[in-house]
Amino acid sequence: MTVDTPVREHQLDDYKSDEKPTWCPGCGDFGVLNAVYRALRTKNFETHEVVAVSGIGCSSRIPYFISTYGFHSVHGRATPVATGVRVARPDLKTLVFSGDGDAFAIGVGHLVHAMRRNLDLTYVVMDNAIYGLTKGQTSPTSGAGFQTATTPAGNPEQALNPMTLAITCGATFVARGFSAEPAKLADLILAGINHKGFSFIDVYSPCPTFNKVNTFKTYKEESAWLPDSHRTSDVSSALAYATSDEHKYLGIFLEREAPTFEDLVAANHSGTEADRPALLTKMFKRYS
Ligand SMILES: Cc1ncc(C[n+]2csc(CCOP(=O)(O)OP(=O)(O)O)c2C)c(N)n1
Ligand code: SF4
Ligand SMILES: [Mg+2]
Repeated sequence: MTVDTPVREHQLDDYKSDEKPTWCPGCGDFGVLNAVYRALRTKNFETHEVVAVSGIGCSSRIPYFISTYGFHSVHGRATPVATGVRVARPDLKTLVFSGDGDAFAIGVGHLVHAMRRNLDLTYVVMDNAIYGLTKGQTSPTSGAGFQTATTPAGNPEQALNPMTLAITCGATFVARGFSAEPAKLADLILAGINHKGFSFIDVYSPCPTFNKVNTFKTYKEESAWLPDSHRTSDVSSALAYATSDEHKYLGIFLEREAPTFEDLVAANHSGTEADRPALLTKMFKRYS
């Protein structure tokens, strides 16, 4: 776009691709998609300014339904692909979409290190506490006792807490939303996009087909929005709400400033392009 091109006000439809979502009727992922459209429209992004990267799962189909750039990658590998995008195209706003299996089982190693590095991206987990695509197995966020084909006698493991994981691993923006409240979820995604650094948003996004325990009804009954008295700069308060037995809290738990990985790498490479060969020669000499 040249400086003379007038900025066009976009509509929600501008962010919808020609592909219609293939999720089951009533899937929570529709609410997440709706919230993403709203957040993109509020930012009035051009579609070529954004990339949606995902792993594998029902949730990870989401890039097909968004008219921005998209990359449907490999199970658990959305984070390394997104890291490559950040390196190659730092001008793009990078959104990552993952399921609870994709993010917290096979992909958790990558996720932990991306949070620790404070990569500048927005990571949305569409968390249904089950493996949806593979027809209903226990995931890391499934509760103890949860019965599936892989755990017929009940899940012997405790559920992983995505909020405490993100807060303690170094994510600088940590929030939780609910797909039944897409307007509020859009605000959270927008805040994540506006945040410089790793924005982590876990979203309760029920799978009515395979998960009869974590449903829209139970999440409605058990969740509550964080009170106004919570200060998002207060890590202790964030951890206390994240581990509350009283409610599953929704909202922004933590927001703090810290240098991003991209900024730190750029600072380490302060030489000019012309200096690069000399720098490389010096580096290779150290190892020869
Ligand atoms: C390397 C590899 N291992 C396993 C699978 C099988 N697989 C595909 S999706 C998936 C889990 C999906 O669950 P989740 O990430 O929670 O996404 P959902 O379908 O619930 O949205 C698994 C185990 C795979 N595709 N690739
Ligand atoms: S199986 Fe579950 S997660 Fe997958 S599309 Fe259907 S309702 Fe959604
Ligand atoms: Mg899942």
